Amino acid sequence: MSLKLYFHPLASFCHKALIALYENDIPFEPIVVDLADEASSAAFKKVWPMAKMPVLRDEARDRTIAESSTVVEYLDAFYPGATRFLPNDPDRAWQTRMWDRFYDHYVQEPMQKIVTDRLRPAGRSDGHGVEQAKSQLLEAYKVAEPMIHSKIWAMGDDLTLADCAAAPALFYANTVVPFGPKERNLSSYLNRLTERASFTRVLEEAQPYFKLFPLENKPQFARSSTTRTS
Ligand SMILES: N[C@@H](CCC(=O)N[C@@H](CS)C(=O)NCC(=O)O)C(=O)O
Repeated sequence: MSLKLYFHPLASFCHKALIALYENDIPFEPIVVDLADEASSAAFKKVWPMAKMPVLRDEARDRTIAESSTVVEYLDAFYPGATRFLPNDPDRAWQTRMWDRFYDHYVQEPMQKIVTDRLRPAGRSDGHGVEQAKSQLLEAYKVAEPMIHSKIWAMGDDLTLADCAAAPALFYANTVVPFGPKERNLSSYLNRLTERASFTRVLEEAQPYFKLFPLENKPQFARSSTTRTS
């Protein structure tokens, strides 16, 4: 098989790449990376020495593609399907990239900071950093809430790269710092994302691993009867 995806089913940045692959039914060989396992970690570092997932390997084109947003752009360019992740219009394309960066930097990263703090050795936790991350998440919710008002997806009627980023970011962020009554648009947007068939599949595959989530409040997912295909 030409494409191999190095990933872990629980890892939020990996979900971005999986959504793109599942949206367009692109065949790939899944390679689960377990960074806690010496052999798996060493094999992955040979592919990508930074050892951050996801990484796509395209044997047919002899390319190694790291960074989740780049993986989605690469698939859009070289393995295009019915769902296009970057609009052709340059004005919409930069906005799509901007919202992708927004969800990565201001939602995923603070969420990960809060979660990974629990994995630090005893006495080495960063309480101040965690408080800052919580404030940043709340600020990001405030910015995103009006942006999604009256839209189906982040850029309007079509699912794009920005939604690939928003889906896992908001799913896990809502577990860590739950949406309140002021985040009604975001809450509905997250429901639409979880009902999208590609993301439903990602969450179903992640479900057996949710018990490993290091906070008391574990991610919750129940398949809805209204899973969307578009
Ligand atoms: N900027 C990277 C971030 C990737 C990232 O942080 N991946 C996490 C999994 S969600 C990871 O590999 N963590 C392993 C580690 O930090 O040791 C991207 O967009 O792909």
